[in-house]
Amino acid sequence: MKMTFRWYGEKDCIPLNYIKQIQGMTGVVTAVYDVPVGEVWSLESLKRLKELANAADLEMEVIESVPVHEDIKLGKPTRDKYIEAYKQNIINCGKVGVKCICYNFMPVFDWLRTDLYFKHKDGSTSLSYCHDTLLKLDPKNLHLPGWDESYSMDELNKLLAEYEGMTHEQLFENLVYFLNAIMPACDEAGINMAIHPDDPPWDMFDLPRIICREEDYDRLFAAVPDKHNGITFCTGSLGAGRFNDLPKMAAKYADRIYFAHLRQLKYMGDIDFYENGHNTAYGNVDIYSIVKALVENGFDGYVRPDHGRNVWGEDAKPGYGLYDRAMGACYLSGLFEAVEKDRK
Ligand code: DNO
Repeated sequence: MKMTFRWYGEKDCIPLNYIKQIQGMTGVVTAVYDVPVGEVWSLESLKRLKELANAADLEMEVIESVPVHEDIKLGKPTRDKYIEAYKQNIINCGKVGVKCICYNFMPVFDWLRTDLYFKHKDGSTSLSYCHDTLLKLDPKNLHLPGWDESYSMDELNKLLAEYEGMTHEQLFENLVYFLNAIMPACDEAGINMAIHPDDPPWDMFDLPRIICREEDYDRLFAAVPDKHNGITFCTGSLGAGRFNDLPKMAAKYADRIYFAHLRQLKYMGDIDFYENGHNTAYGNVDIYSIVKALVENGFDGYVRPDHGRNVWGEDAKPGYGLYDRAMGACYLSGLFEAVEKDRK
């Protein structure tokens, strides 16, 4: 296992040497943020990120994310052009020593929450999700906390119209088409793809979501058995679905899990939840059993703490402050050490 930490590049307010000061930290997970989706990242910008990381004695072996252009998800004729650019990104990442690329295949929106400052009794805050609040929102005039509004309302409406009538099967076929097209580039670059689950794991605003539960992974690997086709096992995203048995899934797919986002959440009802500190005792995700299942089944990928709370008065990007993620990393390293030693 290699412990890593998400770093939002030079604009991140958390300095790299602070990340390095977290014991057990081997590397950063980052991306090129100033290039529009669908374009090729220059080798120079990748090299620059790597040099910065390496100068702080950190590796840069994981990229999160190389975003997938909507035309690819929509299966439009223009997709081949964007797939070519994606392949070039894979090759360029390979040239700077990247081993794993995290991406998602969620139409239009990435993760969705309704509150970024859910208040805990102890004064800390975290992200939360309330289904009723979300249902009351109009996707055509959307202002969501945390969702980077990279589209104008006009663009968003056009995009939503293009998705009208799209079925889960069509979206899945488009994913398979994409994966089959990029597998040779992954082979050449020595890179594993790690699809991030849909967050939360159910359809949103009538848009289909297809990476939500165990059967979805069975279907994915049956369709694209290539070993470069793998998973980002995000315990928060999958864990929001009460239907998911996470330790079972961790055990079952351990050899396909190239990257694990280990984080905690607590149910507030059937669907609603808030996020919490990483420890098993503080939520519904059994982090201990998941780590145990991973280790016992030969998991050998990257791990990162995820979505911490804002604690100790830190005013950081919600979910991505230093302190609680640092505590999470230490907790996780401790769990891995204990489980690994028990095994021997
Ligand atoms: C949220 C993240 C996601 C993730 C992407 C991967 O905090 O886990 O935004 O980076 O879905 O493509």
